[in-house]
Amino acid sequence: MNAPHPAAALRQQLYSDMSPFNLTPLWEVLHALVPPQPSSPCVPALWKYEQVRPFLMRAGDAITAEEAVRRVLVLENPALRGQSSITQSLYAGLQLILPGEVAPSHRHVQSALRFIVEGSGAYTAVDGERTTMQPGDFIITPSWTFHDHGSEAGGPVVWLDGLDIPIVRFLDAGFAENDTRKSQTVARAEGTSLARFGSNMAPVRHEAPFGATSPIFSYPYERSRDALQKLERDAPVDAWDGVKLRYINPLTGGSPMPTMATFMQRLPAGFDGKPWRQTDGAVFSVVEGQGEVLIEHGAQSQRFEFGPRDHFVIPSWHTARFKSAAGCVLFSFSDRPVHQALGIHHEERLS
Ligand code: GTQ
Repeated sequence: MNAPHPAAALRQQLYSDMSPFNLTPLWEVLHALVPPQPSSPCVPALWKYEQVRPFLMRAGDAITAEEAVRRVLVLENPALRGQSSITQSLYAGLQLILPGEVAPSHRHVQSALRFIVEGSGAYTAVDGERTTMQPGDFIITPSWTFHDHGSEAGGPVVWLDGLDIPIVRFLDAGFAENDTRKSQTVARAEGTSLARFGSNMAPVRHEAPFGATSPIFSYPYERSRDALQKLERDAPVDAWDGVKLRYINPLTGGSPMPTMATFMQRLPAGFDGKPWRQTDGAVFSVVEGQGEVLIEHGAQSQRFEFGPRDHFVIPSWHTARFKSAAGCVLFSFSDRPVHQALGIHHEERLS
């Protein structure tokens, strides 16, 4: 006598019989598809600048900016190797430009931010206006605007590129084209957009020149630094963030780009921050000073000590807290505006 089919055998037979018809049982994957809380495949990671810089300089010997089009070392999340992603939704890389070089003009629907890490005197041209780069400046390339980079500096210039490449890839919405020119003709004096839109004033009759993206494409470090310094001195320090401000699109008060939010924060000397977590994984670039971040997720715990020009990533829903004996300044960016647009942004400030 045969024993009745156990359910397991019945199910396995069902799965294999229907598989050729591209059918699969939800109940085997439901828990992973609709998790009780975010469970990012990404891991925390730190890139020490002293380790990265020699490879950047070797890249400078190995290929020109023009040959490479963009001479960038991609910061890949260790758990997402081969995907050119630092989180599931964000791309980050360090771009090098040497004196006299040009990274030729092109445009793409992906939005880009630049955060200047080392060197002065390179420029990026956006829509006919050049912006000279200084360390700590935050610069935007709006979606679908022509941009080229060049350098009249005396030495290497390195900046952090942050792009929404994985988001656009996920949506299968990417277009790109090369310009007919290598560099754009300068059409406006440097600083025009900052004067027009960056003085808490705006032209009397204007349309948003770059749609949902900020009309300011350079946010100089000096201004952000001064604001944070004054607030550190004269206003209460937040127990989680220290003194943290977000960059804004002055026409909307929202994020400078539709997909990416950017922040700068100062941790005062002696800061011992409380832990927090948020659904938007964030990428940090250390501007000044020293500090450490403790990142915890489930049973995993990592502590990174950081100094100027180091980069690190805190993935979604990982608990993080900062300490800084000496004080420090941190730039960061995340995909928060996407979470907010979908109404699913979530953060917790723990004690
Ligand atoms: O500067 O246009 O890091 O198109 C990756 C893709 C930089 C850029 C990157 C890009 C750029």
